[in-house]
Amino acid sequence: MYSHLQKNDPQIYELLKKELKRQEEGLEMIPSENFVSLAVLEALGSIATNKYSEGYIGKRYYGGCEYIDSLEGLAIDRAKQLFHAEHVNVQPLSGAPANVAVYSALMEPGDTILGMDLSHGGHLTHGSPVTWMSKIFNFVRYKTTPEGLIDYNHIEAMAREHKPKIILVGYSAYSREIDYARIKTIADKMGALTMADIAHISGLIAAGEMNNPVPLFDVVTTTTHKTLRGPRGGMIMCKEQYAKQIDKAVFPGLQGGPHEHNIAAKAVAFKEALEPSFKDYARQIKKNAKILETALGATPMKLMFGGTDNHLLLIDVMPMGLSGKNAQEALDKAGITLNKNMIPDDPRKPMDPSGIRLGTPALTTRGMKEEEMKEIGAWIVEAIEHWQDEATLARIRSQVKELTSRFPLYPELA
Ligand code: DSN
Repeated sequence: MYSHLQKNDPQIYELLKKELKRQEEGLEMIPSENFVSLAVLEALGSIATNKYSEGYIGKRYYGGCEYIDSLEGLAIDRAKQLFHAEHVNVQPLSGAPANVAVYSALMEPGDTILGMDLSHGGHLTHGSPVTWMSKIFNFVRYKTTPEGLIDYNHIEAMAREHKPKIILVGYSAYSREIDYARIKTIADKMGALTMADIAHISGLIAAGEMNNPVPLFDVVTTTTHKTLRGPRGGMIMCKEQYAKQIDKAVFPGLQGGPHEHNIAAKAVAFKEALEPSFKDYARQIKKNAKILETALGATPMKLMFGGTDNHLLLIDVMPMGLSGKNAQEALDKAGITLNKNMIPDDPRKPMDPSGIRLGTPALTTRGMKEEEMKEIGAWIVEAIEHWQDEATLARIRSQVKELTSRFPLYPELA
């Protein structure tokens, strides 16, 4: 692969080769990761990276943008079609800047946002005290119930108390469906704006496998690289009435020149997501997650939120006598990549929490189905049970290698 790179920069070439091997020979179960198509990779590595195009279609600050305008237009049109959006901005560099742009577009410093607590599945950019945004805006955070569900009455009570300008839903470690209509009703009563961050589940939504907030909510943000299976990037969708504010907040408010190679790759991914086969893919992601729910649910481990409606599971592994960090490290040795994660109101620390988070989007892209998930679920349980037994972990690693060899990732790059 990459013959020019091999000649000009052997160090980087060698590292990429090793990373490719790692991706090919392991089981990638971090729920926010995926494998893009070669077409997406080609667009991402294309000459569009050479072009400056600050501004928007037909209103750029640079000459020579005629093809870039068409390219960005295709990305926008395809995204509108996928999500039934009135207005789309494809320039956000990723999910965090997309969220920051929305806050700055719709609020004044000091205004209040009601969002989900980080340890209950929310995201850092939804008001975690470690973020700069939490110093600018007043974030108040709701939690899930002890049974692990979103309590809409509680959100309504909090909204009455705090009078937020925005009610924000959307999560990076929550595994259940969201009642967007209920949130919209609460927001309308309070005169609040509605915002959803669908970064994790946008591919499932695009495929019709989960509820779509876009036609209902004022603003929706997403990344493009998770279940949507595009390049690493962000996107904002909104009602036409907020289009100008949102666009101005992205550029010139927050960013400079858009990354048009990335926007080209987003367009390619959106075209792929419009194909009927993407619906099959999304359906299979959920089926695969259910198989893991059954396998892991049959152990003393605790499935947070009672299980999953989407692509991920958040699991308390402490009942097995180890921490999330121990589990992540043992599974790494077994060739299974996932991440340690806080559980709701976790008494432990973020670098050594009680839980792990895992998901099925990447393995499903490789073509793995129910049969493979049963095998993988059994390996995860075995690796966690025998987390200090190097021989068991090494044996599972060789079984993982054999399995992945039957599901080649990028044979053309080998
Ligand atoms: N870092 C992403 C995740 O893993 O969920 C969210 O931004």
